[in-house]
Amino acid sequence: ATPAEAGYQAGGSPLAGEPMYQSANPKAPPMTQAEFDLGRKIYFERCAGCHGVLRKGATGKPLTPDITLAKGTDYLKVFIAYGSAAGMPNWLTSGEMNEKEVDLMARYIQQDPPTPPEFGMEQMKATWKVLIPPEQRPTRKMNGYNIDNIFSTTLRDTGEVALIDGDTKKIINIVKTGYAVHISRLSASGRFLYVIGRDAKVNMIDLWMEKPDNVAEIRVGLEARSVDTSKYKGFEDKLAIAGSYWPPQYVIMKGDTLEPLKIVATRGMTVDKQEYHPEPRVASIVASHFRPEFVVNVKETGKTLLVDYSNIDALKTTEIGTARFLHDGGLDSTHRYFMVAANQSNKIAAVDLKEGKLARLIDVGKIPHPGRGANFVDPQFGPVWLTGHLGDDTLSLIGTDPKGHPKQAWTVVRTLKGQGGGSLFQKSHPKSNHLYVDTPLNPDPKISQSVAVYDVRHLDQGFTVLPIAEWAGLSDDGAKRVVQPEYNRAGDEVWFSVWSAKNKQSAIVVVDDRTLKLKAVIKDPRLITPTGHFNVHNTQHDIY
Ligand code: DHE
Repeated sequence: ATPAEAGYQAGGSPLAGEPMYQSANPKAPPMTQAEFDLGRKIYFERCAGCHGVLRKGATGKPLTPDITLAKGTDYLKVFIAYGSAAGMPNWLTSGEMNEKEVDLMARYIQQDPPTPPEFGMEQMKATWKVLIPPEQRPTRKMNGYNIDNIFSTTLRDTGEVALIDGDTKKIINIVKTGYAVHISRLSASGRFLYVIGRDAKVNMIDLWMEKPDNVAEIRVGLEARSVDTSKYKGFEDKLAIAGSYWPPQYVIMKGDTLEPLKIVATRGMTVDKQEYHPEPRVASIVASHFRPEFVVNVKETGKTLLVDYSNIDALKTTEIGTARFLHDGGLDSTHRYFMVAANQSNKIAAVDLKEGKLARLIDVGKIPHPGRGANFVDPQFGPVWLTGHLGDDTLSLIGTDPKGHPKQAWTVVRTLKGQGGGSLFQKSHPKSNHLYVDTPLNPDPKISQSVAVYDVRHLDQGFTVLPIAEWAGLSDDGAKRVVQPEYNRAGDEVWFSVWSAKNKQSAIVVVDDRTLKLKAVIKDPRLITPTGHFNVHNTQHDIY
């Protein structure tokens, strides 16, 4: 059909030439159907992560038409173009949107949000592929790699992971995965690696193959962030789980093929006001070592679900009310407690996975963001777990030893000062005396391109700054961020990504943990936009 014909079919005036979007709200500014479709795509890729698919708000403010119509197109355009101190990106001045797109998005968010389709068993099965069935896979390790020390590095903007040999620092393979890959996790045996993309595509990689590669894949929704595998005795390598942002649900799959077995919706009531929320997204998931359970954190309702996978036909779930806006977290050093950040609530919830109950909700700094956090022994207060913050320059140390240090347990025993706000990941290791803190989202390039290191035996002595991006020796001086410390298997090296734009050179910088000196720089034209990296052994055993 010509544009005029299509416009006529769509109920618009054939004279207008372009089909118009039929808005349900007469007050919404006009848009053509093509503009609306583009707005929908841009919103999904750029905005939904913070504001939610239904625009109910989470990290970002709610953007429902009752709010946006009152602000009007001109006001919204300024906000989109220049951003805000509260964390809204400056889409125009950063070059990521042009004037036309800014105008289009300002009009788009005044329309009623279109509800994306659901994604049930039929849709999942249609995307499910077993590339190499279990019986055709190797029966023993077919390569000479020290699998324990392989790193799976997210190549964010190419939809791939780089498998890097931690011993030789050489790339083993670049494996195609989902769009804007997010995290990698390991099966209990350490043989299978599971990767999830923001497009909710899960890839399963067999590390025993001569050249490790995909053996199965599936899409579990339209948008997702988390994946993990069953770790309890007797269930090793048996099951996998993936949680999605849209639709709000999680799915339990067979560990060897990714065959979807059981889908559970997370829609329901919020923990505090007990109001219905239509889009409670699944944030972090971790497998319990104490029971056959997955710990599923539901963001907008503020609930931590302990999902008993021992009989998924009679699924038992313990629902623990924690706090709204659950995001990332990790286990304490004994693996008994899951420490999860309720980021916009400025709290950490300590969940007891042995007893199946909340140990305590702890007030911390502004917008805690631990990644998985860092465990070490404070010389004064005993075992602690630490989180950094996006919204301030502090680090909160929380006591995690109720038996040995009951007074300190589940309280902030110490607050350290870091380089600045904008920290995403902090890391330590049982074999190391150091604590590393990144600050990739700090506005000052000096801070976003370096990391702070503390000696955990002398926390009052402050930190040393390592100029990681400078050590990478990249030829151009484009924007770059240093992100996510990760130890090697031995706990004597720490890896960082120097994350540059897609068309610029990036690198991985390896630091000698004992001397805090540069040990190696990994550069390769295939290392495009590296972000997270996951050491097989440390990820498999939850060592951090
Ligand atoms: Fe992440 C973990 C969600 C942006 C790198 N990220 C997580 C987890 C969640 C999450 C729910 C916990 C998973 C788990 O443990 O099961 N991340 C989100 C978002 O919603 C957000 C804010 C926006 C978005 O649109 O996705 C977001 N994340 C980012 C990034 O921009 C980062 C820095 C770079 C990138 O690769 O996209 C990033 N997120 C990571 C990493 C982890 C992570 C590296 C895993 C940390 C670990 O040590 O396990």
